[in-house]
Amino acid sequence: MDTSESARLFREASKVMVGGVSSPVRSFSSVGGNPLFIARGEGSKIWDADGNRYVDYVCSWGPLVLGHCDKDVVDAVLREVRNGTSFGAPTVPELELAKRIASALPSVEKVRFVNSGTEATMSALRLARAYTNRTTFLKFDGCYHGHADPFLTQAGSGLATFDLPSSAGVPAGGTSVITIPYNDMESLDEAFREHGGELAAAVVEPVAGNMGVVPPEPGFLEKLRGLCTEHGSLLIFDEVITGFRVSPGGAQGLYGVRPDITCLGKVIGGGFPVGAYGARAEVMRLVSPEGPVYQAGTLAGNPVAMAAGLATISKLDGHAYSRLEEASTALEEGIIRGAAACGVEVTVNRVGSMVGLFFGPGRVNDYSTAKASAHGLYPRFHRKMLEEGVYLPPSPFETIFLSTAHSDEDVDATVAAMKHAFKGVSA
Ligand code: HOZ
Repeated sequence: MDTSESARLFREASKVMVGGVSSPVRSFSSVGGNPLFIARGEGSKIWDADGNRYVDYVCSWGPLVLGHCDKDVVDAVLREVRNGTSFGAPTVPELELAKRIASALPSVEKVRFVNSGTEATMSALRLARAYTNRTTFLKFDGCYHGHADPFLTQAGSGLATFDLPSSAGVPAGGTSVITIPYNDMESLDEAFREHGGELAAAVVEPVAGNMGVVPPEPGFLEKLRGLCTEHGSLLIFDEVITGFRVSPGGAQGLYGVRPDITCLGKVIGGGFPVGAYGARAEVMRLVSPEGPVYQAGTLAGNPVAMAAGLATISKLDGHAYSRLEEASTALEEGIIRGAAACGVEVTVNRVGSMVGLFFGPGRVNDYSTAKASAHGLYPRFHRKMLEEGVYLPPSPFETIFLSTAHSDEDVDATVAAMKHAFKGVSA
């Protein structure tokens, strides 16, 4: 496979961009080789700068639930762009998207749009602190809530990929955070027993998607909800990945657990930069200009992003979710079959169109089991899959995403490619 043009571009980029990329996990440094420069996408496929074609399972790290260049999304965006790209003033598309979000998520009566998931989570934490008049918060090992200071200890995504326990530049002990293992009921009890009265909030990915995919064990979210209520702490669901992806009502709809504050991003922007946080009106009324919690943004609620998000979620009907489920089940089963046929032990965790592939035997239900998986095999597997025309996330701690554009043929071809790649890994 010739990737010389990507390699040339990466050399050039490395001179003027940190690590040659705009976000660390894109660098391929955990899987080896140079990152591919992507020239275009259509449906389930992407093409790199050398003209190689891949079935894409990154889907822009989650937002592209309809695949690349969905016609209705593109049309909506072009229509909106012709009206002007940004006004820094209220527009109809943001009103429409806010109404759609509030009707899809019973826990959300009012919403505030921001420009990224990071902004959503950091603002949600500020709001919870103001509401409770407390500072400390609880989070879970391996969950990733963007890169605001308070969240950068024992976090997933890039910190897991590069094995960083925390980020430099974050004042030690300055953030009042308690971090406990995901899915661990005893630690939950203990954390609330010891600190319940001080906790402004517990923040959690209701399906963890940044240490690979780790679903909540039965009762985990329910218990967390109960403890938050009992101790007067707010429960923040980071649904930046799961919102509108795992069900029309996100993970809260899927598991029937209602958070106090919900953070959104990715799918609601249809491939444009977007984030949002929302809650019942009684909580949101603390946000400026209704209340004293300050938070603002020049491009917040950008009409083009709102139009893309609206067009995207408008297409997510029952048929779309069934199609996602069908294709994702076929991929899951194909991975398991292919690995077994090659004598490679794998664990596959899946919630809807979020798929997590872990090498090695045994359950993966938290950060320590995710890190203990044989992720050293992933770089070779990743490289082989690229050679077979399949683009997987360039880190074993990220999610494999499917879209409604992934056809049966795509999945069959991927499963066939995986058989070769598993053989290569086991050799
Ligand atoms: N936080 C994203 C993955 N969970 C990374 C996004 C990117 O590198 O583009």
